[in-house]
Amino acid sequence: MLTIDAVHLREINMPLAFPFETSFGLTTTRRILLVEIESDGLTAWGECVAGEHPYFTEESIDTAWFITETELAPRLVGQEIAGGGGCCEIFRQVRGHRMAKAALENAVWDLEAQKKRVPLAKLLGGTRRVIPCGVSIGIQPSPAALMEKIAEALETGYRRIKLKCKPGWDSKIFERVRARWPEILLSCDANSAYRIVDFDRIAEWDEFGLLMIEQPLWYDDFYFHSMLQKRLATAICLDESIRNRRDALAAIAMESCRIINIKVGRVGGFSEAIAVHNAAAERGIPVWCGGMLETGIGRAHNIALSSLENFSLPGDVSASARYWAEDIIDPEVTVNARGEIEVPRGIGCGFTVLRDRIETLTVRRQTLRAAARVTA
Ligand code: OSB
Ligand code: MG
Repeated sequence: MLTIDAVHLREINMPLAFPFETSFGLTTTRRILLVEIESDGLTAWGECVAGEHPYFTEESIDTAWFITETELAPRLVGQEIAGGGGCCEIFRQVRGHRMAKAALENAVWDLEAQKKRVPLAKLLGGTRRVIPCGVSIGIQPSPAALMEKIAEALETGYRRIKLKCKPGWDSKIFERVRARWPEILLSCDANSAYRIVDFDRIAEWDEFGLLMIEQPLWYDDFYFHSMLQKRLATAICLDESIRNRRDALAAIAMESCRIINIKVGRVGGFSEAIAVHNAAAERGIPVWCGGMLETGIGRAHNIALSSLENFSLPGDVSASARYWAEDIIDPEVTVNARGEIEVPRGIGCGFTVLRDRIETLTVRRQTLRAAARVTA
């Protein structure tokens, strides 16, 4: 059993090495909530992937901080818990706030792996020794700038290029990219930028031979995605719409998608991510691991998750250097010439968290202990 002695929350501020633009906005600096859990002299970290604003899902770093401080961490401290799989039940009374829950749950899984002296990937049921990697390329200031970014990623070895798109940055762009690279695995991600009036235009994208079109319609929709999927040869991939295993079952049954992007934060932690993975595997639906511009802590957890068998498509788990001048783990995450990341074999997440570096980036902190609450 693990006794949860303390939960530490901190906010760090980290500038991205390159600004990232999606259909919902531009990110240049990340404000990130990290949690650190202490148990019997062991310590493990979790990263909350909520952004600064509630533009991707309903959560933001500030809602996550509030719910973690006032609801989730108080339920966890002082508990005796068998492992990460026990967190769902402890948090059950709190509805939603899945990214906040995931940060804590994932840290408990990490603690469990440390206690059992096994790699986190193995504890989660992973079998892959390396994971295939893709990149997500944001909307660029010009088509020429985009072409340069793609060329760079392909030279590095990345196996799939995903282009962020929105009305005005779509078919013309796909056409240019396909003219230069007719054969590469290419996909797009609209982050819900399209509506029913766009169906005819989206149907024309079949000519670009995209691997998938990610979340073209509303963030909470299955029905209209199913209507759109009927009109497309290209697979729809759902991201935002899939919050849990039941959503995956509904989307698959309704044929709203043929591929699922799993983000461990979006579904509330490793337990639910594994449940979505299994539900998709049993129905012949491939999955891949999405990214949320994570630091090394979240990235290490994504690598462990990606080692499960049905993560068969290249994910958005990329090298640290694509995001940060200097990461907060050691070694930083690197991608080999075949576009793969090696799954660490060491105990726990397999990386060392750079506490001193985190200290210099910290702008806010809070500690919750079993007996009394202390503000450092
Ligand atoms: O929809 O996949 C998305 C980043 C922030 C929010 C949403 C998304 C993304 C990405 C970036 O596509 C993936 C990454 O490289 O971390
Ligand atoms: Mg997406």
